[in-house]
Amino acid sequence: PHPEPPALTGVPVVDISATGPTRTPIQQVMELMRTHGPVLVRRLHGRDALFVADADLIADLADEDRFAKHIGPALENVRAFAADGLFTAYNDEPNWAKAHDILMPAFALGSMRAYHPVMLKVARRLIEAWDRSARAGQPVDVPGDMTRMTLDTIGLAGFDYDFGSFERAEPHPFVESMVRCLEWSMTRLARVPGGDHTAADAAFRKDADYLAGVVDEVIAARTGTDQSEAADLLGLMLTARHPADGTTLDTANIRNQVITFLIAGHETTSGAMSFALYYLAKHPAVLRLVQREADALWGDTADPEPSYDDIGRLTYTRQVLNEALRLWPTAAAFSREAREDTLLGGRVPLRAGQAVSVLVPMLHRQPVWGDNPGLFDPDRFTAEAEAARPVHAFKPFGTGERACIGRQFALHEATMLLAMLVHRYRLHDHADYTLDIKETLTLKPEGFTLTLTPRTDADRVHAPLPGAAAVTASE
Ligand code: FDE
Repeated sequence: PHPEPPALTGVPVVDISATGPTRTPIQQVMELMRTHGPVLVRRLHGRDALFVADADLIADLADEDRFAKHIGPALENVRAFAADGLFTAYNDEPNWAKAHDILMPAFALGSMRAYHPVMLKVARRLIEAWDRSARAGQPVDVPGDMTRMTLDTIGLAGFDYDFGSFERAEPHPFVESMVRCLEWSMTRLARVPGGDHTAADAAFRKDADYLAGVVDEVIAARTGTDQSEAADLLGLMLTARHPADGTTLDTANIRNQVITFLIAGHETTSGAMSFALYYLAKHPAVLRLVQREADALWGDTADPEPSYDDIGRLTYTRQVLNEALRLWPTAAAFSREAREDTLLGGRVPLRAGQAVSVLVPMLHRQPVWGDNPGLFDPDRFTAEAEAARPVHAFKPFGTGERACIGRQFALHEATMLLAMLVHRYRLHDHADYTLDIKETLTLKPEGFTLTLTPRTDADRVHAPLPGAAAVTASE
């Protein structure tokens, strides 16, 4: 007996119960939208989920007076190990506003100055590892190494904890547990009613307990010692008092925030850098332009010392990253709910509390992006092009007050690393890689490897940068 579907006049209902959501549920809904259009109901074993990618509807969903973040089934599952951390907290859970107010200043653009040295240090670990591979003529595992780099960065910048990922052949056990927890969250969505999942649930519990244990050790090592000099997020969480009521975050909540930052801060950012490198490897003309930008800053210096201010000057590199995030936003879906009964976009009736999932990769392929939205073209992100586009057409970081707090952090880290890599290496798509996107709640290019050769002075562009606007990928 199926519950009545919502009365959504004119919205196609697509039943996927025969196949289930597959191992790539995001790409599955993308395909459904290619057939049925950018607004549809996906039905699975009688449960309905409304997905939208239409630019006008998403602009409407950005109206914070009428809509708010929705904690859907996927995030409910993540709550099993991140609880009331920022990402998974309910809007009205007091710890959300409290942690948000305390942590916001730590993520403002100016704070990146404090994280810059750590980001640079970890970027150099990656470069050392890639130099070794280049000398040995061995391919590098791009998503694997990007994940090592983002994990070490958030570990050190956030909690002064060194995962030492480049000294390990296999991922740190913490990461393996975390990835399994995320996989459990995703596969749990596909469960057929009535199945027995005790073994999977017990394995999940074990992983979740291990995560909590590691984090509790990190916290314990820091409590009781003077944190007034600690410049990281954990130091801030242990000491900062809320401006309104003067209280600090409680220990259980701090644990949830640490787990949250480790989850949110590393897979998403590493995926974004991996996709950017994928597109650079496939688009030599764009690669040359990024190299030219890095060369203009760092010239023939073999080991440049990128300054904090340099990163703001890497505007074309940043465009490349944005364009990679347009085609493959690594946090590919987020959910909103209606605060009151309403008509979404004046046409789709929604009840109070009813969820709508935004399918970001398809929003990023809507007609506002022109006739050829599948084409990689960083010129879509020149200042002029951005100014000419509706503001809500690009949503890789979500929307409103629950939008990504780590955005500047991720962009600073990724822009610096990309520029350093293209300055140092020629990238070779030795395996003629075909994009194969793995989903573990986030997206990443599975099995993507490159071979590298060092660039020499002769490879470098010894010309000043022309005005960025004059540089186009089609040149
Ligand atoms: C958040 C976020 C979001 C939203 C979601 C929803 O709405 O649900 C999104 C979409 C995102 N995020 C995205 C992204 C991308 C990238 C690359 C990133 N992201 C990165 C990062 C880093 C870090 C550290 C982070 N990130 C973090 C975070 C957090 C904490 C959050 C939650 C917020 C609130 O408050 O809610 C987010 N992120 Fe991100």
